[in-house]
Amino acid sequence: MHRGKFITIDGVEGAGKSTQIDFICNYLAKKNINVILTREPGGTELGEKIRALLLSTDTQSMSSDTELLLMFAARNEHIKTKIMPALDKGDWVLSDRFTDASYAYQGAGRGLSIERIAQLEKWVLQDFTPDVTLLLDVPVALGMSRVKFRGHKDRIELETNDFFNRVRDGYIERSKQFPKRIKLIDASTTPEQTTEQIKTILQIL
Ligand code: Z5A
Repeated sequence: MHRGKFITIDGVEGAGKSTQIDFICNYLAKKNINVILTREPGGTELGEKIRALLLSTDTQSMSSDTELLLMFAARNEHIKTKIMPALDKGDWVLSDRFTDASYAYQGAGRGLSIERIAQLEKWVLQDFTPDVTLLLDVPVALGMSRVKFRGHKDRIELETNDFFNRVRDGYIERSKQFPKRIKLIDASTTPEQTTEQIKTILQIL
């Protein structure tokens, strides 16, 4: 049995992840590939409880270290109880966000040390990485304008534009560091044009 492929999709808010996830799931289904769609933070029963703690605006204050540790606690559960077993069975896994988000949000955004994040990554994932990461890139203002009609903002969405600009820069920096794995996609185009770029990448996976 061949091990499945692990695809992650990431980017700042409003980049169009959810829109493109629908396309990817349909594309893989047409190729008779069984794909498990999951997300971070979350993806497991316990992970979803951690997600609620992380994103609820009822969580009045949370130190950046706590935020990072909770992201990795959820990820540990996710990888061991859901992602690895699925890949071992030959299924493909598509995760809406993964570890690159911790480097971008908690590292570049919150200013936590990259070395510390790398230590947690090593502990939880050893040398496991996605086969490919689709990084949907849009200017922050454009992403925000796409989601401005949404009524409720979660705890992280309430952050400033400066924070999200640092997050975007953090993602771009990651893509330069890992150009083979992280595919930087111009998502400021129409959904159809973004889909075409993703299709080209999936064809050679
Ligand atoms: N987080 C973290 O800090 N550290 C970590 O380690 C991890 C996560 C794993 C939850 O993420 C939060 O957790 C997130 C990062 C943090 N916080 N923030 N901010 P999430 O993924 O659940 O939530 P999100 O980032 O807020 O996702 P989103 O806003 O739903 O973004 P999206 O999925 O990319 O957007 P979309 O729903 O596909 O599109 C938004 C709208 O734009 C929609 O109306 C579309 O129809 C429209 N759209 C989409 N594409 C286009 C194009 N190309 N043109 C025009 N309009 C478009």
